[in-house]
Amino acid sequence: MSEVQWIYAPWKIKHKIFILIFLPFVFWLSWYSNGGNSWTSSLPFSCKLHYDHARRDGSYLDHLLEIRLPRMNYSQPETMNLLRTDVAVLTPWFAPIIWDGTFNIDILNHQFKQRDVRIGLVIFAIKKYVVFLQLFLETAETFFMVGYKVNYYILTDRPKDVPNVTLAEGRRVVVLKIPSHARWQDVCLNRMEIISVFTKQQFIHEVDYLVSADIDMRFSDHVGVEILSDTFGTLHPGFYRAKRQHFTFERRPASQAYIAVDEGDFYYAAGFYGGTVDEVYKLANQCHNGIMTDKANSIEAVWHEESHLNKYFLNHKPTKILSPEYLWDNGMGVPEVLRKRRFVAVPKNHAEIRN
Ligand code: UD2
Repeated sequence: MSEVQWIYAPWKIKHKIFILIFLPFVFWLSWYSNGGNSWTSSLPFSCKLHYDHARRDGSYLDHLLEIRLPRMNYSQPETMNLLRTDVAVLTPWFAPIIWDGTFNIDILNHQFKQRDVRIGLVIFAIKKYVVFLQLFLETAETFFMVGYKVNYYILTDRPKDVPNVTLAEGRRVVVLKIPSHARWQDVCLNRMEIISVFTKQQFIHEVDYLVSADIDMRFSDHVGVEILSDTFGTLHPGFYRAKRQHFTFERRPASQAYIAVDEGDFYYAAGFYGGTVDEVYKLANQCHNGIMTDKANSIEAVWHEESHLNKYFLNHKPTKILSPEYLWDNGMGVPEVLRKRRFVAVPKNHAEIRN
């Protein structure tokens, strides 16, 4: 009997068995439950069972890694006082309507940072609209999702005209060349098809949320994770006070975008909407199908893809609604309820820029 065996016998044999068999098993379990690529797992074993299926695509677990954040200090949320008394902040389907004063961005950042979300901002710059890119990107760097990973997906027929803008860490410009269309209406209508195709091919692998925005705009105040939800739509600045019968929905029953005068919740602007990648894919695909059916029936909805978006949101209620702070036109003045103008239209000569 060797000296070593003596030293470890008899109870130390159990100890040895524990070290040789049980500990490697614990390490293996930890490694395996973390997707097999890191030792930093903080997931309990039960998580493994829940996410076993999804883990086959290892990237899923990246969102679940624990990020240690400092303790937070903020005033207690109110139960007996309203956050805003001058505007509605909730729809009848329990979607919040986001106005200044309704959210605490520190709390939201604290939550979203733990998920390490990646956001894709989809913008079209076809033909002369490339002139809007510089201001759009520069102001987005100052105000849009600051501190988060952002991919600017620029869909353009003129890749050479995409300006070089200095970006913060974790943010990048992705230029995607697409064909142009002679009619500006076709550029707008086509956005749905292109978003759906690129979402399936590329965006789904790179980001968690997609935001689609008009390019003839500039950011002028904070736009952050308070907008993120399964789907979000923005109240059009021209109609946020209007009665539904005055909304410029498509009113011809022959169109797939048709909405009757006694239907409709809000009039949503196509200039700013989004959601999770999956939900935006569904939205874009369904709107595109409606547009194609209309085309086959020789009808074009009155406000192009905006009409189809409104039809989609009638049947699939957005889970968050953005107030017109998130899409404003200074030509409409500044009403008292509008404490902030976060994303505003850049004045343009329609006839000149579209031709
Ligand atoms: C409204 C909508 C817009 C769209 C359009 C359809 C808002 C704020 N805007 O905007 O989303 O529904 O009506 O009728 O609700 N574009 C080009 N090149 C072109 C033409 C258009 O890149 O030659 C792109 C560009 O990203 C632009 C977007 O399409 O921002 C919408 O076109 P628009 O801004 O000219 O349309 P507008 O202002 O009537």
